[in-house]
Amino acid sequence: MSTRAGFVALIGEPNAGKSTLLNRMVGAKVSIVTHKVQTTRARIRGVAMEGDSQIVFVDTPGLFQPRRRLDRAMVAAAWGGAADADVTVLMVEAHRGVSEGVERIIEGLADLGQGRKVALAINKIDRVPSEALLGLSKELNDSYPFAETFMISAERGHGVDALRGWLAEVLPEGPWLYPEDQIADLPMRMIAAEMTREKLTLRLHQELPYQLTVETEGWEERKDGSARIDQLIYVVRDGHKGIVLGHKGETIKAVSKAAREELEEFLGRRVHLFLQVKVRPNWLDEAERYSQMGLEFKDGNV
Ligand SMILES: Nc1nc2c(ncn2[C@@H]2O[C@H](COP(=O)(O)OP(=O)(O)OP(=O)(O)O)[C@@H](O)[C@H]2O)c(=O)[nH]1
Ligand SMILES: [Mg+2]
Repeated sequence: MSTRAGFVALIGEPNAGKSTLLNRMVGAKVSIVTHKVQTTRARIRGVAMEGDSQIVFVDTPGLFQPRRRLDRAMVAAAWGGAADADVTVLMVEAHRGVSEGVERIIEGLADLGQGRKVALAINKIDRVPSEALLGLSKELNDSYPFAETFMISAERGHGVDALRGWLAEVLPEGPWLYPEDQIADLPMRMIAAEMTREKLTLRLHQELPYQLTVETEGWEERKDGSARIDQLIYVVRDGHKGIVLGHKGETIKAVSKAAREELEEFLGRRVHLFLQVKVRPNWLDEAERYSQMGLEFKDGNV
């Protein structure tokens, strides 16, 4: 039997549906999803099996014009994902069409060099009439030599099997890269922190989700089979701490409950989750915070 295996990077503008697609391909929630832009911060790997092929999907942060240090680290991680991958899938939102952001990404793809296998996945086709899709596909294919085009709905699952089947065929021959039953390549401590960050992002508004980060500080296995997990939420201002805690601690309580329930489902056992909020005005400029997120910290002024 000849097996195939390789890395498939999912790239696109923020909110294109990359994490939604990764989770669907893997069949589990490995990467967090919100309706807000810039949810994913680092490269997250999820493993899917298709016949004799092992497809390692690499979810990446959305590509946009970076302004701040965290932006730059996220965008660098995303392009790094594409550069290292065997195949790249560019995801474009059907209802947004060819935005300036998409044009810039296509320029970036061209800069990565010829001979790369790049597929186009027009996502969220559930949001537009099907007549609109052909024109969009033509316009995009005129601007870049995509190896193949797929019309998909990552959320509902339309077209996803065709994409997976094609990927399984074009990956290079070679031994599998992960054990057959492994679905993610991310430390559990980080998955747990991401779950809490998702619940915070869903509940908080404007810039606040961007300006906080979550780290798992402690993980203790208990004799009764449950786990005690301690996490720190870093915010930049006193006022933010109050918002995260909420009136009489209501917000943090709701976040903690939602995150704990998801963790329990993921781990299949009981979890005691303890959250603490810390004001840390400079965390966005601290190298240690970036390495905790799996991002590269670049020296120099922002
Ligand atoms: N209608 C519709 N919504 C979708 C589809 N796929 C994803 N979404 C929604 O789009 C939003 C963004 O999805 P994500 O998967 O977080 O997008 P992303 O590309 O990972 O975003 P970043 O991590 O911020 O770059 C979420 O609200 C998803 O539920 C789809 O096929 N149809
Ligand atoms: Mg994402």
